[in-house]
Amino acid sequence: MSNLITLNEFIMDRQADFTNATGELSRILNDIAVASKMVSRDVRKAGLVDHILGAHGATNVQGEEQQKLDVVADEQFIKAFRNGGEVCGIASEENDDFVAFESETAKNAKYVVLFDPLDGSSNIDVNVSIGTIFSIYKRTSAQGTLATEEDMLQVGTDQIAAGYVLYGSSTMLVYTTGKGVNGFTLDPSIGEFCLSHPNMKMPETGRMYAMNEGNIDICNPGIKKYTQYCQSFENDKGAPYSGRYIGSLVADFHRNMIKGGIYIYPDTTTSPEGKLRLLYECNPLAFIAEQAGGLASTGKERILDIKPTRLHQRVPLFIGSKQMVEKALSLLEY
Ligand code: AHM
Ligand code: MG
Repeated sequence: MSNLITLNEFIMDRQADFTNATGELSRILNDIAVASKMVSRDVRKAGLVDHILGAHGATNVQGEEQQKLDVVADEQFIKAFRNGGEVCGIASEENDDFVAFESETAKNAKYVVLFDPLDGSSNIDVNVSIGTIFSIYKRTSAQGTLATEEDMLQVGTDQIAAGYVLYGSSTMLVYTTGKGVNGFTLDPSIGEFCLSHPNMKMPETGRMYAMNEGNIDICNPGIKKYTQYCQSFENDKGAPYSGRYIGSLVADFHRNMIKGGIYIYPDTTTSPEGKLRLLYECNPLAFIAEQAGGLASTGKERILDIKPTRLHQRVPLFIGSKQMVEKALSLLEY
């Protein structure tokens, strides 16, 4: 036997880090792992379903309409949380309102999960990486009652755990419980996530910047200055950086975690609040970035310090290697 460490074993080992841990958080993480394996399986079949077995919107043999993959993913995760019994409610990008689970077990549960089941879903049709992002909080309402909107609208610093799953050339799950960041790669031959990236650290600097530069003239002029800095021979590296924009937040973020880099999605004149959602896109990735030594800001304030006011609130995002984020922020003009 090799010294392979599965996600399951790792989670159980780490449970001891938390005094009075009762295993509920560990079970939620396991539920996420199982649901994401199912989503990974569905993602791998997406091209087949679309182009060989019949397009989305077509009817299957049972006469049911085939659903879009992001809706399927949403249902997989909701089912996992509803059946798992450790979560009293969820909020997701796919649902206008949060969902409070009504069973007695759920009402007695301590946690809520906020997630984007399949981010970057416009990339599905062109066979480009997509991801799931999740954030876990302790409820603020009393156990024994239904989850409330206040349970969902908590500040990012109160996250208990957060992570993402990247459906890329391999499927990876990366998460933190506030004691570092660890990454696991799905071995399809045994159906297990195995520890492949222990104690991940984001390089303090790098040479890749990711931004939709189509927006360059409709955002803060300091961002144009920053991209010019990236493209110049006069920057800190003495040579132009590489522009890398996948348009799939998890994939761009993950690359920057490994190689060093910055991802920018600013507010623009057409989207004055930015595009990305605070609760289930920015906050979880900000928690991971900081745990790995990186930074995450709106340009004006630390992402994790924002007190949310709305479930689907959007915020500008500058995230990645510490020195690169600091440099970009220093050029912003207010
Ligand atoms: P989505 O939640 O609708 O998928 O949008 C989020 C995605 C991110 O993954 C990606 O970085 C960004 O939107 C791309 O936006 P744009 O096409 O405006 O550059
Ligand atoms: Mg999204």
